[in-house]
Amino acid sequence: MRECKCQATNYHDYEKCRVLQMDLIVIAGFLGSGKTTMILSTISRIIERTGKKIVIIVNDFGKIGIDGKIMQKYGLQVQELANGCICCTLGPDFISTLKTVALEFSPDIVMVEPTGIADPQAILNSLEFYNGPSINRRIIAVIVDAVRFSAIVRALERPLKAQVKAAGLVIINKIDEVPDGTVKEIEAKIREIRGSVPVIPASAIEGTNLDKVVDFLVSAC
Ligand SMILES: Nc1nc2c(ncn2[C@@H]2O[C@H](COP(=O)(O)OP(=O)(O)O)[C@@H](O)[C@H]2O)c(=O)[nH]1
Ligand SMILES: [Mg+2]
Repeated sequence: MRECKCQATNYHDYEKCRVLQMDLIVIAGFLGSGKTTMILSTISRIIERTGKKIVIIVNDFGKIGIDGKIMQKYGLQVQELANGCICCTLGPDFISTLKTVALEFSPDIVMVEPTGIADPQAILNSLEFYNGPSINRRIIAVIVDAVRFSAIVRALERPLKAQVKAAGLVIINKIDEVPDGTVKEIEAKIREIRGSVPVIPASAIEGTNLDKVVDFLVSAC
């Protein structure tokens, strides 16, 4: 039987902390790559597929624009982290928010949308200081923007490499906007950075390959 790590101040939290196991999915990628759209397009499929309870943690709730009806239908909780990037300035805020939502909502899965500048590895590293209910599996899905990929390689190659190196899955998003040849070139560049990383080309808007994305995220959890 697991011990409680939470330093819980009441028996209710103590019990929850001892028995709760959750999975953490971080949806990372630069601003505008399609993180929010991807979360909104996949979340109902994940819930329908798994029946699991999901909490989303975002930096800016105003921007997620999640449909109230979806939230009601699936009993979804969205927790906002105000101002800043959860990987750095809000590191302690992130881990305390994670603990709070875990104790309050007992989720099976927590999905996190960091800001575009977040280094996803730093988010996982910050978990070293997390002392809430157990996190079972953790996965970082990095979304790259097929339309702006070459501009991003030129301007932001280092952070892009860091994202791909930290990724458990790379999603090449917006393939509805580019020719197949461009998707292949992007995939080749990603494999140059890290040959072994799983890559799924997708369109969050048109729904292309979202079942594959969901399969991957669900089986990773
Ligand atoms: N064409 C196309 N546009 C997309 C796709 N996914 C997202 N977008 C658009 O890209 C912009 C940024 O998306 P958003 O989800 O807000 O990106 P975030 O900043 O990473 O959360 C929005 O205008 C979306 O409508 C896609 O698959 N195809
Ligand atoms: Mg967003």
